[in-house]
Amino acid sequence: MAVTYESIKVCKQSGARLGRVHTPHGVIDTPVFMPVGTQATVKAMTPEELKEIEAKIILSNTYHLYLRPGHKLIEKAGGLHKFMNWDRAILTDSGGFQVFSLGDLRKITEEGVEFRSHLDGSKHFISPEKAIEIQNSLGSDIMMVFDECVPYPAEHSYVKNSLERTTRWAKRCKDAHRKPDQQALFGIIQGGMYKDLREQSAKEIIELDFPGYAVGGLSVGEPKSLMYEVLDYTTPWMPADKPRYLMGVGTPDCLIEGVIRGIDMFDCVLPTRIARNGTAMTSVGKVVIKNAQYVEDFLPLDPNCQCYTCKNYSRAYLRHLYKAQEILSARLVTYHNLYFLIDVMKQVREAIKKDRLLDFRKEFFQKYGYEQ
Ligand code: PRF
Ligand code: ZN
Repeated sequence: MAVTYESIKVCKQSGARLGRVHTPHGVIDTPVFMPVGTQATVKAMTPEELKEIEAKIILSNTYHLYLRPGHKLIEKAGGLHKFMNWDRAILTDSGGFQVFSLGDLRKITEEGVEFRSHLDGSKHFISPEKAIEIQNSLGSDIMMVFDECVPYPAEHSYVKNSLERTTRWAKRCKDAHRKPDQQALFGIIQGGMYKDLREQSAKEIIELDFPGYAVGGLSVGEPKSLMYEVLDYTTPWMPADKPRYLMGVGTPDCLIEGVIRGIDMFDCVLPTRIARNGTAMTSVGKVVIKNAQYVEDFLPLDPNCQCYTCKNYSRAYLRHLYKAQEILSARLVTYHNLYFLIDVMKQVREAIKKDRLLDFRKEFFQKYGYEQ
């Protein structure tokens, strides 16, 4: 099997899992946050910088790389790892989520999804088989099945039909997979915000026996409390001996709450995206660097952070770079944000080791400015 989960311990206070995910491109300590590199680059970061901040796995996107530069070109280059000079693990999302986000530009049938490119309007068709063919060409360590991420809110009947089709698509993905010994294919549990449908989806997807499972269809506009409720009943149905991945979730509070509910892996564009808008995630909450209050603030972005940005630059300088639209602004704030989230996960793993993750949550939220 290409990817396996090694359990190290379960936090006695919270039930959170400490483990290791073994992949063909290295071992990943979990719980883990995966930086997003949609276009075969984590925006503003070189692979060397990603290694400096101890990123062990990054995420990339089937949909974007299929449209440009094309998966056949990446295959010719020797696969995605070689193409982008990243020799650690890569997870690719299937394109399901991206295609379904296109709104009017797409049409769903049992066969797959027809859509128009957001780049040039050209017509394309992605089926479960095609999503696997593309990911096989990319050569990612972890591939995702082609699913439908249902919007919120949605009717029970719509969600039921959708999840049943997602199960049929998951089976077709598994049958189409050509390299199960080199690339792991993870299943995705859907079912919206309905307990009976989450249970049905979990049962059907787990029955297909994948080496790992994701919870999809969350963080789609529902209140956080509802997402936590869905996780509360969904993760107990997931096998304990396989990795569990919560898709598209990456605020510090949701990471900690997800880990407490038994999640091992997370990804989100948030830290990289808000960095380019001049917003930093810090141990005392968000710092919006363009704000006038930082004009003469010569403290680091986060006085508690040991990253390159915080060791060398002031808020006043970062604000100046942002106002002057200098590209170094995006580079330095992205570096900090990713360092910060990866470091939060390191602290989470330490807290699990010491059976004190609930205490850690309380301390973290007090500093970060969250109520409990
Ligand atoms: N499915 C896929 N990718 C995703 C999601 C999903 O449901 C989400 C949901 N937040 C993010 N990315 N394939
Ligand atoms: Zn920093």
